[in-house]
Amino acid sequence: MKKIITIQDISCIGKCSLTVALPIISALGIECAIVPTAVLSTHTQFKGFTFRDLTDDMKPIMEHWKKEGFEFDAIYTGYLGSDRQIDLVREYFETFGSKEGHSCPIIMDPAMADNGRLYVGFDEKFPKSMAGLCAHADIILPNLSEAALMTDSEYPGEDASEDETLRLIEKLAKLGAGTVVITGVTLSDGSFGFYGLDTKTGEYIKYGAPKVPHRSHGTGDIFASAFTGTLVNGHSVYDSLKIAADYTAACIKNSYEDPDRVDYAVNFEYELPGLIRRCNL
Ligand code: PXL
Repeated sequence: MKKIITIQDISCIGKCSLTVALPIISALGIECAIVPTAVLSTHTQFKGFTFRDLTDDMKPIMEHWKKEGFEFDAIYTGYLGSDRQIDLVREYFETFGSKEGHSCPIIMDPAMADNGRLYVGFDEKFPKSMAGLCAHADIILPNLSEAALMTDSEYPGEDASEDETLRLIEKLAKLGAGTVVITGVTLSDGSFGFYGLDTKTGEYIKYGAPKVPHRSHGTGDIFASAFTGTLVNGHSVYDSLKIAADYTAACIKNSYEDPDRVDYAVNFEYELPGLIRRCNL
C-alpha cells in the first residue's frame, strides 16, 4: 500500500485540514501518516477557538520515523502556523522527499487566506515565509488570495479575469515550484476550477466544472486531499487536478442542495463513492 505524510492542523470541528485529508486519502486506498501541527477546537472562522501548538512534537516525530526507516510516496502540506513550523517542514522535505531511485512528490497547499484576507492569527510577514517553502515543492495549490499574498500582488477578487489569474501564475512560477496551480477560480466560460502552469514544459492548463452559487470553507483542503490521493494512485498531474476539481464541485453542489447542511464546511462525505470510482479503485 502506498503511504503519504500530511502535515497540517487538526481542527476538531470544521471539516478542514486533517479531518478531511485523513478520510479522503484513506478512502483512496492510501495509508495517511499525519503530523498534526496544532489542535484547535474549531477552524479559525469561528470566534473563541482554542489553539494548542504542537510545534515541539514535530522534530521528535520526524526523528523517530527516520530511525524506523519509513519511506513515503508523497508529502502533502496544508495549514502551517509559524515560521518555526515552516523550517521544520523543510527538514521533513529533506529527510523524506525524493531521492535517487525513490520518488516522493511534494504537494503544498499554502492554506492561510481567503477573500483577500489572511486567516486570524497570521501576521503579514507569514506569506513570504510560505512562499520560500514553495520553492521546494513539486506542485503548489494556492487560491487567489494566497497567490496574491505570496507574490506581493494586489488581490484581484474572486472573479479575477483569465489575464489577471495568468499574471499571478507567472509570478508564482518564479517562486521555484515545478507546477503552479491556482484553485477556486471562475474560468472565462463561467465554470469553476483551476488555472495552472508546468514551469518545466511551459504548458498552461485549465479546467472548470459547472459552478453552483455556493461558497464555503475547507474546499481548498478537499481539493488538495483529493488531488494528492489521485496522483499517488498513478494518475497524471492534469487528470488528478481534473478529478479533484470535479469532486470539489460535487461536494459544493451536494451542500448547496442539502437543507440540513452546516454553514462552516461542505458535504465531502457523500461524494466519496464517486471519487473512488473516478480513481478506478
Ligand atoms: O481550510 C483551511 C483552514 C485550515 N486550518 C485552519 C483554518 C482554515 C480555514 O479557516 O482555520 C485552522
